[in-house]
Amino acid sequence: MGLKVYINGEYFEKDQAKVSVFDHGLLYGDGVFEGIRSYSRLVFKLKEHIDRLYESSQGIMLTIPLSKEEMIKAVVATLKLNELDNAYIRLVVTRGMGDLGLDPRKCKHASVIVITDNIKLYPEKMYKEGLSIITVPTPRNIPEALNPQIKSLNYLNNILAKIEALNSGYEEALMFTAHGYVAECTGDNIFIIKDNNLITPPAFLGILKGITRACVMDIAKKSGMTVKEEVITRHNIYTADECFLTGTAAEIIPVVGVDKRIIGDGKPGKITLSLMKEFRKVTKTDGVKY
Ligand code: PXG
Repeated sequence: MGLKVYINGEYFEKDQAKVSVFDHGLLYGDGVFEGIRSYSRLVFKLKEHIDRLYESSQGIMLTIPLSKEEMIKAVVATLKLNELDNAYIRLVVTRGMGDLGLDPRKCKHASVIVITDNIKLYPEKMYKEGLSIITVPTPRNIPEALNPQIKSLNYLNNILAKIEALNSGYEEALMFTAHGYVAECTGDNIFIIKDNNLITPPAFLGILKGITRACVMDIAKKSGMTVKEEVITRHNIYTADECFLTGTAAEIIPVVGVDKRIIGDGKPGKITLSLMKEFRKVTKTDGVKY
């Protein structure tokens, strides 16, 4: 039996899980999403992800036809049905079917999709040796136009940045704000460590307020570190003691090079390694059981 996908209260086989070509999620990227993980049958930070999904949808005036409790039940039921122990969970809510115009009033029923799949882990080498990334010309969306705090189905801004990195032979891109401050990577937040301070850009600059980001800041604070949300420049990155990325899929990935400049001593930093260890402990014990 193959994986089943939840669409509007029904389950479909993976190859039968389809939406209409008139869905505004497809026609206009009019919708929102979340990426969540489960570890040994514990859904990590489920409440935080659900809250962010509802905030994203509120940001685009899209009413989700389920309560938060019902959404949590749908996630848990889909995971149980698919008997997944370690899963990647993708929630998608689209404006639904409409006509070919933009008018969202034509879309009478939002579509709610819950995909649960086996998690594809990043290569172990990346965590052991660290990642080299490149800064790219495409700036992050300006928050006044489309706030990056809305996790919308419009990811072209990040995809363009990703293409620029790939074209240069790198797997990940570091994006700046339109004013030239460090923003985030295409699917991950960025942190630096300087003189024992943990520093990450503030959300108001125009980045996604990552749930892994919040968790890492929390772990660092509890361990007695000074944690700052501060504007970071290119220079701050180049001269950082340590650097790492955070995201649901990536967890914590050490960054050892940016634009062919070596960060720290070119190996994953000590503090980064200890945060990685603590983070993995939290993922093993925290979460919603299913
Ligand atoms: N910034 C952006 C732009 C993101 O899309 C993060 C930061 C990290 O946030 P969390 O809450 O996950 O710590 C994201 C999340 C993937 C994938 O498969 C990841 C995301 C989105 C889509 C796919 O790696 N990102």
